[in-house]
Amino acid sequence: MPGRSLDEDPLTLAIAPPPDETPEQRAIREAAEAEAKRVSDEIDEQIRREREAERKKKRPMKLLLLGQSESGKTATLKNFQLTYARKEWSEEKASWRAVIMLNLVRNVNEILAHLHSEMSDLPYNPEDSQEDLQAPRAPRALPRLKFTDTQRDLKARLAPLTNAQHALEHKLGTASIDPHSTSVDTAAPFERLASPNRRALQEFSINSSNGWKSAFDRFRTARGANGRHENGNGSTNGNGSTNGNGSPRESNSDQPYARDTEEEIMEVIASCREAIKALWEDDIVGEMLIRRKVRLEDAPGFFINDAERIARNDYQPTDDDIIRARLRTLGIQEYRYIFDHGRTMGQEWRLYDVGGTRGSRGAWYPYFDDVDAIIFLAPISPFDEKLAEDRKVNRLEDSYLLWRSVCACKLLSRTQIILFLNKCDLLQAKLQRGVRIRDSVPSFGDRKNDLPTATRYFQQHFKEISRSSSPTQRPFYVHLTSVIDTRSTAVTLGAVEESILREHLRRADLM
Ligand SMILES: Nc1nc2c(ncn2[C@@H]2O[C@H](COP(=O)(O)OP(=O)(O)OP(=O)(O)O)[C@@H](O)[C@H]2O)c(=O)[nH]1
Ligand SMILES: [Mg+2]
Repeated sequence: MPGRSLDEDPLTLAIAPPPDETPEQRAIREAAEAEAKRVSDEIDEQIRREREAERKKKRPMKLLLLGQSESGKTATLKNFQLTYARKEWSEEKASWRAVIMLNLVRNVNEILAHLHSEMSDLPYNPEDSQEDLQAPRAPRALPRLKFTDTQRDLKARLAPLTNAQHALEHKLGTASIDPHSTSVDTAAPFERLASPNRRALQEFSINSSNGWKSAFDRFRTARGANGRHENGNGSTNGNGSTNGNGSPRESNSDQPYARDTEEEIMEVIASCREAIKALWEDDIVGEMLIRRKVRLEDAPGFFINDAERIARNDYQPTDDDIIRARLRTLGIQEYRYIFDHGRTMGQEWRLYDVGGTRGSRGAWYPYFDDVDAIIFLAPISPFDEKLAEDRKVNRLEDSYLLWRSVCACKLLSRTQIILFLNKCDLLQAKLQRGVRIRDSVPSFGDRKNDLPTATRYFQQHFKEISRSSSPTQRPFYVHLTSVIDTRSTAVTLGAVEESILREHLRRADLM
């Protein structure tokens, strides 16, 4: 050090070895210094690691849910919320009431539509869509059912539910309305969109959301705008009969239902409670549904069995009701949660829920870019059913095609894909009823028509598709699920969370 001698610097003097240090003392001193340095380095390293982990942790975990319409994507998302984001779950619970009411009213109105067409002697083909129900057709083969005043009276008492349905649909928006047929005739229209301009597409599509959040917002706004509940002009009396014109309330507006408040709609539904139960328990109606091969109890959003509990002014949804409620997803929905439970507590998650109809799939592609993992939902119970949006296409076949395209997608070649073979509960019920898989899936052959054999067979098929179509080898992660069962789904999600976390950290290491 220019201008300063060693013995002038107090620090240097303090740590300098004593002038008369023996070689043993020197060895001890140097060992102690080395140890001190090692401890200090270790602390530094630990701080660095913690900072790094903190940095990685800050990166949100991104999960995309894919699968055809009604495959259970939104139901899976709800399970994530119920298990890991309880605060948001509790806050939104009450808002599901309108959706569940709509589901119940729809169940009843569907039966009424069949009743009407049967009473008017309009023959019916089980392959028909809802819209075909009213169309005149060729004469029937079976003798007519013998309807009595009981069914006619039930029909009249339940007529107010038509307007209740319109009112709820009007308030909840497009997501509450069933999809119509589509002009898209491929399972994976996003393949054509694999262009370099996908950023622009993402910006365009990110706000096309119309799932439960926007439906609830709409509902809240509509409620605010409708003002107070007006007493004294209700259309129904105590036993639920109509005011003569089939409308739940008297109104001169173009859309009489548009002004009804949630409470008014609830009152109409509650006044129909006994009639709903009587309709569902009526033998002739039951016979009619069997003849028409209508199995409402397997359809999404079936709540008639719970009418006694639900059709009440003071009804509050349970967790299970919410998971089973059906509100379809339009466009792409982003849900952000800071998990308040689980291994990744405190971590931000971004869950992307997409509309699954063929017409909606074109918008998926931009979201393939930057996700940690994909959960692909393939319902395996509808092996003998057709897509709602294209009644020529078998639902299982559509899932196979879609799965193939997702596995083959180059952009996803390094993305973890977890397959949920879903609706195992409905598959089991179907097989127990004696429905034979080989009648719809000839390659199933003479295998045993039971759940373990069927799930093994479908699982093998999906695995083979993944193996043959993935650009590079990837592990095959699969779970057999019934995502309306919240308990078993929580266990599955625990394994999924762990696996996605591992992948997330691995990706962060590569960055
Ligand atoms: N029984 C049974 N019902 C299920 C299962 N998974 C989903 N559902 C029901 O099926 C219906 C459709 O499920 P969603 O989660 O809304 O389907 P989605 O894939 O989000 O459909 P889109 O939004 O149209 O793309 C809902 O009423 C669910 O409660 C299951 O494993 N078993
Ligand atoms: Mg959905």
